[in-house]
Amino acid sequence: MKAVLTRLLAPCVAAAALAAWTHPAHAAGASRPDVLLIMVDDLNAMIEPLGDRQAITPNLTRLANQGMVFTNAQSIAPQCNAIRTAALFGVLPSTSGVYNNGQDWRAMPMFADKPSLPRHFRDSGYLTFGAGKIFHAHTFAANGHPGFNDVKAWNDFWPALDWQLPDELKPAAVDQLPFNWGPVVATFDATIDGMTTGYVARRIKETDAGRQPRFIAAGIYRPHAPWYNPTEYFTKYPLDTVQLPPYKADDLDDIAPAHHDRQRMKPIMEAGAWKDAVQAYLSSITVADEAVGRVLKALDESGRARNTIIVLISDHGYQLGEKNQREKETLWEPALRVPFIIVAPGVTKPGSRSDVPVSSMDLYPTLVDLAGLKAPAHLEGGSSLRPLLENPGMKWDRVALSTWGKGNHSVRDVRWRYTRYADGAEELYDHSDDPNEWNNRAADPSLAAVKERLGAHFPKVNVDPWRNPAAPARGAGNGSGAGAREGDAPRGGGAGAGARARGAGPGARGATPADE
Ligand SMILES: [Ca+2]
Ligand SMILES: [Ca+2]
Repeated sequence: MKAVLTRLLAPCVAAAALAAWTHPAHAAGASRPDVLLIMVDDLNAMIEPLGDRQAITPNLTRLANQGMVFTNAQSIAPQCNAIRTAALFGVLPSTSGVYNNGQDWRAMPMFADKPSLPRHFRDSGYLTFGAGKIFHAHTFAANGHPGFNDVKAWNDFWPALDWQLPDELKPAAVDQLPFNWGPVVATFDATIDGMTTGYVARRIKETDAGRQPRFIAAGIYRPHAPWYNPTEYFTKYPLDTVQLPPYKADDLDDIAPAHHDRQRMKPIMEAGAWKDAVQAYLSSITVADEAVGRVLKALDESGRARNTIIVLISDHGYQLGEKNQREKETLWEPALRVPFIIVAPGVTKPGSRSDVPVSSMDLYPTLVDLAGLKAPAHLEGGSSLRPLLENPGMKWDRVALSTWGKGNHSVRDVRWRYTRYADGAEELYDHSDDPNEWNNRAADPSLAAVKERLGAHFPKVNVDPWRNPAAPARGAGNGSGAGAREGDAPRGGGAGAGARARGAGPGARGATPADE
């Protein structure tokens, strides 16, 4: 309890005078725009601005209406740490070997001389504040996983520089299973995202001399599991109205068995709890939306909105039963497609959209470009989206790459997804008539040129997974080449698979101990 209190009190202590933070580069940054980066965890494309018809996301809609929505944004990697390390450093997973959750970039020599995105802004004269999950962290398991924060990147961070998330609010007597859900009697303010965005809102509204530009990052944890949300977020989605995702019973028949061996939603579906899980995920989306609204409201009230670049992005998508899967950790569209919204005053036009493929790797070069900073020389795998923001109709020839474990890659262009695994297995989907990726056309000889064209974008360098030198090996990998059962989550939080506790939803029933 003492540790928890200390962490919760941290923002009060740290809210001391802003004047204490000055930087030699202050003068150089005097006229630059502020940046508000909102990173959401495990949010897939089920949001109003991307056309979803059941998720309730009025604040995301409001944000989207202010700037540009990318409708074909793809994550570089379908697991938290891999994408966050890649996007926040501008280094591809295939270059760094950071493919999974357990790999701490801070122990890696290759990152020693590379500034992370927030560090680069700080080094360039920005005041930098952050809260919540920006770099990898999670809550489940006793005391959670404090995460791989870049402690030198921030003037202040909540709950603490070395601890990114407060403890999970959960129903009484429930262990913090990573995949579980249930209503809790609490207000939004008491949730992780309520506390995180409460800090961010206070920072946004702080007044100082007003000259030093600010980089403020809000790491929103929902809809990451466990889906313990205030009751009101469940009742927004009556169970009998919940729509299940598109599903084809024999969908897996045209995919190599090694690449669909983890059918982790299947036990939930067979237990009759599929709709409950979708309801809980939807409720979590609306919690995240509430958090976004909190931050936007503070920005409006701060008087600085007209000089603030806002970027909202999710780390990766989420499967809710498609191909019998749940969560991420595959190279299919629901796990890879992400919300990505940019509002850049003087650059974006309200209500604009772009359907070209863009990537998490574009985050770093885009923000640096929009803020007028010099891009670090090491950035790879992405490009500034500024030309698209200025001219949404321009021709854009780039594709979006995703990588899951060593040597498994997927490339998306406007029409196709082409995936090739390290063992040579392939998938090819035509989104012009198959948006659910049901029909694998990789064996169609008439499409060889499509595969060749897209396959040319797969990385030529594919390094081995990085091993933390001081840490014991965890997980053994799955040997299938599909990357990565190696996670950092302890198993089952002591309760084990199948545990249920009073007040919890049926989520744990039949669930495997997760390694997300
Ligand atoms: Ca995530
Ligand atoms: Ca299929």
